Amino acid sequence: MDIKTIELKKTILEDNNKDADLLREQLNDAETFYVNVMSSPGSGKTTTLVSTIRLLQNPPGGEHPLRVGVMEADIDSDVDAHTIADETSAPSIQLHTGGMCHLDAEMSRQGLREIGYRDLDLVFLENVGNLVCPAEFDTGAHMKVVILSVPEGDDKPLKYPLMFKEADVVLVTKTDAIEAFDFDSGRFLRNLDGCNPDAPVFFLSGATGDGVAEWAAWLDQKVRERQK
Ligand SMILES: Nc1nc2c(ncn2[C@@H]2O[C@H](COP(=O)(O)OP(=O)(O)OP(=O)(O)O)[C@@H](O)[C@H]2O)c(=O)[nH]1
Ligand SMILES: [Mg+2]
Repeated sequence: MDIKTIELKKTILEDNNKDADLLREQLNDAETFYVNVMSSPGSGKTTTLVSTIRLLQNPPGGEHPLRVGVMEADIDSDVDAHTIADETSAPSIQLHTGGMCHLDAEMSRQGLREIGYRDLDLVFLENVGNLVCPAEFDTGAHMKVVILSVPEGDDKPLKYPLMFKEADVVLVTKTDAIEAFDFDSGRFLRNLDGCNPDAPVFFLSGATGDGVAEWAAWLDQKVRERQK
């Protein structure tokens, strides 16, 4: 007897990719820029978002402040959504993934509706802390930000190539701790070159604020460019 085999993963990914393209069109119509932030647990996603949002809400050049919102995705808890609400004036919502280690386009859409994306210039998604699963799922975002912290080591692009290949920009955080670790910035850039030679890289510290202004200015420009 012939047994029919269905490649579920392939179907799921193909359906999600189509849905993600549709979601991007909806966001384009509303002139809302959607950014997917990914990293391991504890690399500094929330900390970096707080310091970045503060700058985007008070642009140094006197432009109008960007209207920013944050969707915090986690398996459980609402700690990060509270941090954003307490430390910035950006609206934030918590998305519980029900045990899933990533977000897909439909989960994004539900969150974006809830946060009122039509009234925002920029929505950040802080994805579930994980360097594997979120890399495979298009959330409908316009930009994928991958964060690597210094204590994790400069070899991570070799071990998690898909995540670094998918990145539109890479942030290296916790640079204030570089003396305590054997992180070699040159070696990291060479490792990244092997899977993604085009991604811009920003080195920054949430503790001292070093490098945050350069990254925030770059992002601010990308958001405003799309609105022209
Ligand atoms: N020294 C130093 N500590 C940092 C920096 N960025 C974040 N931290 C600390 O690292 C820890 C984790 O930071 P979070 O911003 O919560 O990291 P996260 O990626 O959002 O973590 P999850 O949401 O749990 O995946 C916290 O204790 C932060 O204070 C940094 O640039 N330098
Ligand atoms: Mg966090």
